Amino acid sequence: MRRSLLKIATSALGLALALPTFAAPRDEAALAAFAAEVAAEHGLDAAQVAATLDKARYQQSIIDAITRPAEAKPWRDYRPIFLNDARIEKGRAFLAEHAEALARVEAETGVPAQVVVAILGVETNYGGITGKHSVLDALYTLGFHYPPRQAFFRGELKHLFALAKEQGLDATALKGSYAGAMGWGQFIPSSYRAYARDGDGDGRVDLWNSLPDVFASVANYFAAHGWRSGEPVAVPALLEDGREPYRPASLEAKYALAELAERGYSPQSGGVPDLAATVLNLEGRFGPEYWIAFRNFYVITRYNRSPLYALAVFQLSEMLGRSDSAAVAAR
Ligand SMILES: [Ca+2]
Repeated sequence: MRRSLLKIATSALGLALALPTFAAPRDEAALAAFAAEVAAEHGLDAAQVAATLDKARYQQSIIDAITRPAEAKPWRDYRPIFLNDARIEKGRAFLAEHAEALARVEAETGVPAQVVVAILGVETNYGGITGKHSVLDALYTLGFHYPPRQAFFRGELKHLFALAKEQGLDATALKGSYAGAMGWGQFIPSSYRAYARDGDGDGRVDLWNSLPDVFASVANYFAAHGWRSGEPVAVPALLEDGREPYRPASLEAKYALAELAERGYSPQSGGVPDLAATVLNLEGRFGPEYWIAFRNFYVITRYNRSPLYALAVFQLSEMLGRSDSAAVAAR
C-alpha cells in the first residue's frame, strides 16, 4: 500500500516536472505561415526554410535568461562587473596588440579605438564569451514562445535566414547569446546585415574569427548612429543642494547646458563645451551620482538601451587610455 502511494506521488511529481515541455508546443500552422513569409521576403525556398525551422528547439534556459536582465542592478553594483582591474588590464593589452588595425579603423570612421575595444570588453570580455546558445533556437524560442517580444524576435529570425543566405552561413550552426547576438561585438541578425563590414577584404563578414571585420563593424555601427568625432561622451555633474533630480523620459541629448543649470545641474569641472546634453541620476557607491551626458553617450545607448551599459562602456574606454586604473577601479 505504502509502496503504491509512493509510486503515485512519484509519477505526479514526474508529470509536474515535465510540464514546461508540454507548455511549449510547436505551433506548426504559425511556423508554416512564417516560413512562407520569410521565403517570399528574402527570395528563399520555403521548403528549405521550413526544414531549418524544423531543427529549431524550444529552450527553457532562453526564457529564464531573458526574464532576469543584469541591467536591473543599481549603478554601484553594475559598475564593478566591468570596471575592474582584470578587464582594464586585458583591454589595454588588447588595445596595444591591435593598435595598428584599430588606428586604421579610427582614421576611417572617427570612432576612437578605445571605444571600440571597450564595447568588446563589456560585450564579451574581448571575445572570451561570445555565447553558447544556438542562435536559431534562441530566436525561435523568443519569437514563438515569448509573447512580450514576439514580434521583435520573429523579425530577427527572418533576418537570420537572410543573413545566412548573404554570408553563406549555416543558420543551424551559429552560436550566440540568449537573445541571438553574435560574435565579438554581439550583433543581432538585423544589425549584422545593416552595419557589419568586411574589414579584411575577403568578401565576407565574419564577426567570430576576423578581428579586422569586428573592428570595422563596431566602428561602423557607431558612425552610422551619429558618433561625432572629438565630442565628449559624458562628464560628472553636481546637483544643487535641495533640488529634486530631473528625470527625462528619454536619453536623448536635447537640453542646452543653460537649461540643465536651471534644473540645478552643473559640470563638476570647467572647460565643458556648450553642447546639447541630458542628465543621469544614478545610485553610486557613495550615494547619488550625477552625470551630464552628450550626444555620443546617446549613440552608445543605440548599441544597448541601458544608460548603465553606456556609462560602463564610456568609463572603460577612458580607463584604456590612461595608466591609473587602480585609482578609478577603486571608486
Ligand atoms: Ca572579412
